[in-house]
Amino acid sequence: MAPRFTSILAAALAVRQLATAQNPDDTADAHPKLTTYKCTTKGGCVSQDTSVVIDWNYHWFHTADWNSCTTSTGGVNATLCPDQATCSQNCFVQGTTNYTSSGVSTSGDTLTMYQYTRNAETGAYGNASPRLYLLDPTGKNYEMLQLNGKELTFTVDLSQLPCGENGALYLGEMDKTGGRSELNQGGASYGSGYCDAQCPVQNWRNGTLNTSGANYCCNEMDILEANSKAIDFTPHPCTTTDCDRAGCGYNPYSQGNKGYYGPGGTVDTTKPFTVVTQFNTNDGTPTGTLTSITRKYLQNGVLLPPAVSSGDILTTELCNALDSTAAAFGSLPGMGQALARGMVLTFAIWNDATGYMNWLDSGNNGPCNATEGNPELIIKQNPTTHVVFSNIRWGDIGSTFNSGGAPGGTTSAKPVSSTTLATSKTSAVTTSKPVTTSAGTKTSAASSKTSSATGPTQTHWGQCAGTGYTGPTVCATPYTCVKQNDYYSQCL
Ligand SMILES: *[C@@H]1O[C@H](CO)[C@@H](O)[C@H](O)[C@H]1NC(C)=O
Ligand SMILES: *[C@@H]1O[C@H](CO)[C@@H](O)[C@H](O)[C@H]1NC(C)=O
Ligand SMILES: *[C@@H]1O[C@H](CO)[C@@H](O)[C@H](O)[C@H]1NC(C)=O
Ligand SMILES: *[C@@H]1O[C@H](CO)[C@@H](O)[C@H](O)[C@H]1NC(C)=O
Ligand SMILES: CC(=O)N[C@H]1CO[C@H](CO)[C@@H](O)[C@@H]1O
Repeated sequence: MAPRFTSILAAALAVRQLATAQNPDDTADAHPKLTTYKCTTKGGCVSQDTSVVIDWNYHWFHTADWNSCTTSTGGVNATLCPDQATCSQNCFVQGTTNYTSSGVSTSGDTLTMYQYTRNAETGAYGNASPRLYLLDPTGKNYEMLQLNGKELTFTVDLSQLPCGENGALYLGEMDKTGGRSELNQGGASYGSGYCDAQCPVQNWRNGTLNTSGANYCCNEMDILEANSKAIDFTPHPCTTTDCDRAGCGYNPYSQGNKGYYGPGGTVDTTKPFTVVTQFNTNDGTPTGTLTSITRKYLQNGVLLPPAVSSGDILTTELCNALDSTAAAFGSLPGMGQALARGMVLTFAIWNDATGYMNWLDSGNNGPCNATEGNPELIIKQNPTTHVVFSNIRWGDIGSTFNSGGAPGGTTSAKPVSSTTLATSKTSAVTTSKPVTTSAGTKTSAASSKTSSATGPTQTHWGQCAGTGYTGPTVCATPYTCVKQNDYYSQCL
């Protein structure tokens, strides 16, 4: 699932009103800076100066004399935009200069996103529901993440998201340039080119006017769709004409472990936690076939036990069992091909006025009742609901986190701990978190034990083998070393 177009339209209208109330100018988009980290087993983690851009539909489209090119109902003015070329001549996209008014702020490697923003004059809250994309260090194009055979790790604070909210971090196979062309010269730097596995029909397609009414389908990998009560990850592969819209979602609650995730759970959502997602291939290489996706959680620097005793591992077989249409769209191998080509990292916070997000957190999926996710209740009871993402890293399997017992991160100690120490000071919400979870930071008793003991043994959940791994290979009694892939084996 992905944010529905209706909520985006409402948000676009809200933003447009704000934009028209400012002194309009053809200003460049502000692109809030968001540091991210690329990691390798050998070289450790290196920070990069990336930034985010808000989706195209949240920008203001106007004529040279500052009349709106969109209508009061969210459509495009047909007089100004009878066809793509005329529209491109008549209308301009304005850069977003004040991201705070769109519910977005960043600091160092931390991104905060609000569902609602407060109007300073009236005091009323209005829907913001921002959706953002990660830009590469040039700021012109999207950063393309190639995660087949790799892993992605980030820390998230979902404590302020009630039932019905969705703090989302996902990948979509959008065009790297956002469809930049003669008619769309801004492209990715103005957030154009959105597509996902729900195949949305939008006013703009790849940044040019959608005159045909065609939709735009793209492979989508939902890494996190969650609030404080429920969590899900879902591959949505596509064929050339359609996508696996339902997807084979993996949710610890529907897997039978109802106390695993939530306030006071094994993953205690009253505090930030770290989410690791590993895309394992048949031969352990980025060109191999995607055969499983492993989920791990860390909190307070410690790798937590999985929700299911055999590990939170979504295999192709499990995917096909959870979702009868997965195989027809390529299932995990198809998803892996998109992950190998490269996908755009997307952040969103949204809610759902029609289904109240029941598919995520109600019935078999979580403890919320069928009606409490109604946005009308959320805006009354939790108007400041927000999500905080931080410390986003990706790279070789095992290189982006320290499992609290594995000394595998020794080579990455320098770049990681210094940068995260510096940035963690700027964030009140995640203060000590990035430091304790960063690879190679030796703050836990467990890690010093494993590296100094003679005839070292690895602790429960720790790494015990894998290409490039140099730590203890014997597991403490009664655990045994279980191979996950060529790059990672774990004491289970
Ligand atoms: C479309 O734009 C024209 C020219 O600015 C304006 O006169 C007209 O009222 C607009 N139509 C709508 C439906 O907004
Ligand atoms: C940005 O918007 C926020 C809230 O809408 C406002 O408080 C702030 O003054 C604005 N910043 C600038 C630089 O205009
Ligand atoms: C989007 O734009 C890119 C770059 O021009 C192009 O390769 C791609 O086919 C376009 N996709 C659609 C659906 O228009
Ligand atoms: C759903 O949960 C809310 C909040 O706990 C509660 O106020 C409401 O009565 C519940 N509704 C039903 C139908 O159980
Ligand atoms: C601006 C524009 O032409 N939008 C169209 C996109 O496609 C839908 C579905 O056919 C139309 O309703 C819109 O008018």
